[in-house]
Amino acid sequence: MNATVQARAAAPVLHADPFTRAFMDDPYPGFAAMREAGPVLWSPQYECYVVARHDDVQRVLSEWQTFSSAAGVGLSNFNKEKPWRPPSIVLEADPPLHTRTRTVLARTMTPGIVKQLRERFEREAEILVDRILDLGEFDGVTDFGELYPTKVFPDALGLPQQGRENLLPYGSMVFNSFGPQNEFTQAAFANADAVRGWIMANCTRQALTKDGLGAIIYAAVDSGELKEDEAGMLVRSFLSAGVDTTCNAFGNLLWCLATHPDQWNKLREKPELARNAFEESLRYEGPAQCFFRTTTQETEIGGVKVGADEKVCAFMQSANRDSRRWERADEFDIERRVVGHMGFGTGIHGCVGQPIARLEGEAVFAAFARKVKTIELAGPPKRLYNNVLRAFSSLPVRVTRA
Ligand code: 4IA
Repeated sequence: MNATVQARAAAPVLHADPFTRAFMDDPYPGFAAMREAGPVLWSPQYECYVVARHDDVQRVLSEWQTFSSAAGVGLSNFNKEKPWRPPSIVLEADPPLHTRTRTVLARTMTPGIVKQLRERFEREAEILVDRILDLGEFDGVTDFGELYPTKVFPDALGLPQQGRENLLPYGSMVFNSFGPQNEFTQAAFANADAVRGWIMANCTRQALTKDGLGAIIYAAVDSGELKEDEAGMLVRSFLSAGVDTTCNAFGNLLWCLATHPDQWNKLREKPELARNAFEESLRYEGPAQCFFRTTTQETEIGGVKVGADEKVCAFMQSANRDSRRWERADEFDIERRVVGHMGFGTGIHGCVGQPIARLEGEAVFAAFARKVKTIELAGPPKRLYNNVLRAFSSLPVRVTRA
């Protein structure tokens, strides 16, 4: 037995397949079993390691020198397999490249810019909530969760109106491709060429308005920080990461409120809890389940040896329910102190868009809390099956006006 095989054999085996409908229907018993089995497991099926406890997830996502992103943050190891698209120059990169690109992205979301966006975002939130109140009974995904981020975010970026229906299919391709090649990936790539074509065509300087966040990225070309094609790649990152995530987060929080009347009453009485309610929903039902890293050298996790060039899957949603870290981990509590959740990831790759995500979440759910009196499910929700995203495909909801 060589050293790699020997190391793999020393970790407890993960028998469950997290990338199946049965697992996604209720992942929490599966996550609990992973956490109980040990600090790190070996999946013979996917030939990767798995961490599911809060401390280990946090460490794998923080120690970028050992747990690299440059070979991809999905199951596929770019050292061995050709990626489906040119790698992201921020997500699928380590310092120093990552430092340079992240600096430019962060510049588009400063507190000053968020403050400028707030008024527009709040106005659109009111329109959205008024519309669902007019409907009375609506779909929490197609009439609510998907509508707002697919409007306010592309507007802020400066993207043309035409063709925005490609944003969600592209997100589905991006997020499914982090998992194994299975039925979900295959379905997501059904119309891949057209979707990808629109995305790439709209990342250019000419496609974007002069006064949006995209223009701030292109200004970094003029100042010599980025090459023209790198600016296009960073706009692609916005389009990859900024829409599907928030859409699904909104559906998830809506479901939380419809199924936890005590928490809904708290929010209705105190709409200023909207920001923390959104944050707690990212812990309790976060839209991003897991990401991978690749070891740059031999290391150990909780005393178990892990070889070099191994894929490690970090289950953020399991970390978010780890009773080692959270009191009443499986309770949804919008007044909880929720810092330290892994819904945005953590470390140098922690979500760069979180100021905008939080602005969207706060704007929508504060308006919701002020205008809505009652909320309940109007039928059985349907799950969306995606290798990485946790979300609903349909969520029948009934509301009445305050
Ligand atoms: C990119 C992790 C996820 C939210 C994400 C997806 C794509 C990109 C970044 C982040 O294309 O840069």
